[in-house]
Amino acid sequence: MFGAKTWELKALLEEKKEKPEKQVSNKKKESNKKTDETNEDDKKSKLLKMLAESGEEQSHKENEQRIAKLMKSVDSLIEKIELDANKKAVPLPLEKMETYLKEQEIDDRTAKLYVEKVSEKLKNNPTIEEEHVNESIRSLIENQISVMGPIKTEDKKIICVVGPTGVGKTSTLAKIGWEYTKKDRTIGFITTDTFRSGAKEQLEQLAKKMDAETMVANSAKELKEAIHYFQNVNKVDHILIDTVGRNPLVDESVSSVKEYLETAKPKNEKEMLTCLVLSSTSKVRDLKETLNRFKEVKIDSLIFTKLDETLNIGSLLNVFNFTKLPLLYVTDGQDITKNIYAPTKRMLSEKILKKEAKLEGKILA
Ligand SMILES: Nc1nc2c(ncn2[C@@H]2O[C@H](COP(=O)(O)OP(=O)(O)OP(=O)(O)O)[C@@H](O)[C@H]2O)c(=O)[nH]1
Ligand SMILES: [Mg+2]
Repeated sequence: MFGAKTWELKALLEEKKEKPEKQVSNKKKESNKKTDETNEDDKKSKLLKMLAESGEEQSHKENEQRIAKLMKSVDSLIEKIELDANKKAVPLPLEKMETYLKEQEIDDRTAKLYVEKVSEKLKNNPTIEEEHVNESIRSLIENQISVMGPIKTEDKKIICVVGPTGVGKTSTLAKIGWEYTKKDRTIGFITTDTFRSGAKEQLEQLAKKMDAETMVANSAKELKEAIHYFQNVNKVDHILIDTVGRNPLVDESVSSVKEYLETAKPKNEKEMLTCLVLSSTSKVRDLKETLNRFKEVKIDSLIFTKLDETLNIGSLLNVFNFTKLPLLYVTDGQDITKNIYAPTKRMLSEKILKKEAKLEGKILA
């Protein structure tokens, strides 16, 4: 431990041991004794100095070792802090959420935006819990959705459904009719679908369950006559109009819907409700295109069908990026006596985040 100093020390001790006792006079002896004592003192102080130096050297080395050890710990701490900081940039629950939203077919930009907003909101939280993330995202989704709420039973005298082929227009209209009859309101159906074979029979069959009459209109003029019949002869409380499924990618098909709707319009426009029916199984691009094409038609609200047929109802949310129209109803099955709801925004946001979330909501207030 003493290193080179040990050798110096040894040499000093050896020197003392080896020095022979010479035959000298008393005087000389006396003077020699004094010289020896001085030498001895010198050696002692040298020794002490060396020992002191050795001690210093030792503690210096120890210090150096300690410092090296500390530096190592500091380095690993810095490494850990940096790692944590990186993790915090996209903490795990947020990362998971972004993946989930994308899986739900919520468009990538919206998913990213949501996650960034929540990350900013929760940035001062020491830990980012999954439930905080879920609740923050849910509330962002809720804010993006617009719902109409159940319609007042007496309010709408004429309800009309329009939309692409096969989305569930006829079934949904029958579901609405069922709810009216449950409230002892009288109804009459009109279909303008003379194009698809069996369309009239399909509606007649459904109407029969509600003891309701069905009229067929081949033209705008016939539609006017049918409405007149239900208002003045049959005197029903509500007229429910089904339209032929239109391919929204063909311009003129939407124009003809427009003509029918103009004809059906009552004096008090507020008494009529036109719903654009969309299927939640449709691709986002097609939903966007449909909304675009139906812009020329005066639509009041949206109905989303077939929520039971898809695992990703997040696409529904994308629609609210393209339109300000409120959502009236959602449907989740073929049974016309149920499977239709007027959900709250909260309910829908929960459903988008959790497939098993329950849907409910009276369709008539
Ligand atoms: N699973 C499920 N099926 C539905 C739902 N709504 C409607 N359907 C079914 O979808 C199919 C088409 O429904 P329709 O009501 O005839 O659709 P449409 O829009 O009137 O069709 P077109 O008149 O041909 O344009 C039928 O088999 C319905 O039973 C729903 O919410 N969930
Ligand atoms: Mg139909």
